[in-house]
Amino acid sequence: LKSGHVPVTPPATSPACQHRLWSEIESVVKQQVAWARTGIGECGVGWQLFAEDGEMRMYRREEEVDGMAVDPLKAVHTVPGITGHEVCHYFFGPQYRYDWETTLEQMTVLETISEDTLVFLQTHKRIWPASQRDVLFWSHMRKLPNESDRDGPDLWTVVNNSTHHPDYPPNVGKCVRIYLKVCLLCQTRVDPPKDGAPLTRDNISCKITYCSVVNPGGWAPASVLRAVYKREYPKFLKRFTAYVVNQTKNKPIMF
Ligand code: 16C
Repeated sequence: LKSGHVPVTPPATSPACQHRLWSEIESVVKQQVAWARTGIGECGVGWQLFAEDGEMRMYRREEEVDGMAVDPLKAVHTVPGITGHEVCHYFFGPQYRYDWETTLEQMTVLETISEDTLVFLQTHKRIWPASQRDVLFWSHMRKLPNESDRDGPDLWTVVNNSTHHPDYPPNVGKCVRIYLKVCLLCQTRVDPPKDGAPLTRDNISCKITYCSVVNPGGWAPASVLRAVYKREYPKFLKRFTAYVVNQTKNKPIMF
């Protein structure tokens, strides 16, 4: 060191836009949000309703790659009392994941790209007789401006997308790596009280769209996979949204 030079500790996180994954994150987020915004009847693809409970509807399309089911899923739900920012906050935050993700065995944050962009490695519970699965993905949370109502609440999204990490190659240990693309898109609706009274949780609701495509990575019978999807997706969306309602009920509203 030259005299007078003080060693500079690099920042804990670098700006996400300088990261090697950034151009991929930008393009996948744009594409996934556009796809999530496309209505069920809109693009001529035949969605089949496979689960319904109150306001929740889940649709899938049967698709196979090399005999393996990779059915795209699209779910819509409306939940009173919570905002889109809150839903995305609890879906994204690693500190909450064990609370609501019932198929999770272990979660590690491999990299903090920025406060809204993380790389996760997760192992999930084994379904007998198939091999156990793991998944390595970046996760990005973002606020999207409300284009239809500039004074209305913003939209929020979390996009998860499989990626690689040199220290964690796929299929070396006991786990088979699965590959996923997931988009959670949330829109807050506000129904202001007529008498000018302060806004409470009774005046808000959140429209949630959840889209996913999961490739199981190694062979598993389509019938087993479809049975797992049918059971696990409704369980996830009901449990996760109930968790957000419960976590936020006595907290100030986070728009
Ligand atoms: O989006 C969700 N969660 C996010 C945060 O964790 C993230 C991760 C998703 C991983 C989804 C893969 C889960 C594989 C689990 C294996 C099944 C275990 C069942 C154990 C039952 C005792 O985006 C919410 C995800 C909701 C999960 C729905 C389940 C999807 C099934 C996929 C099946 C894959 C292969 C199974 C091999 C036989």
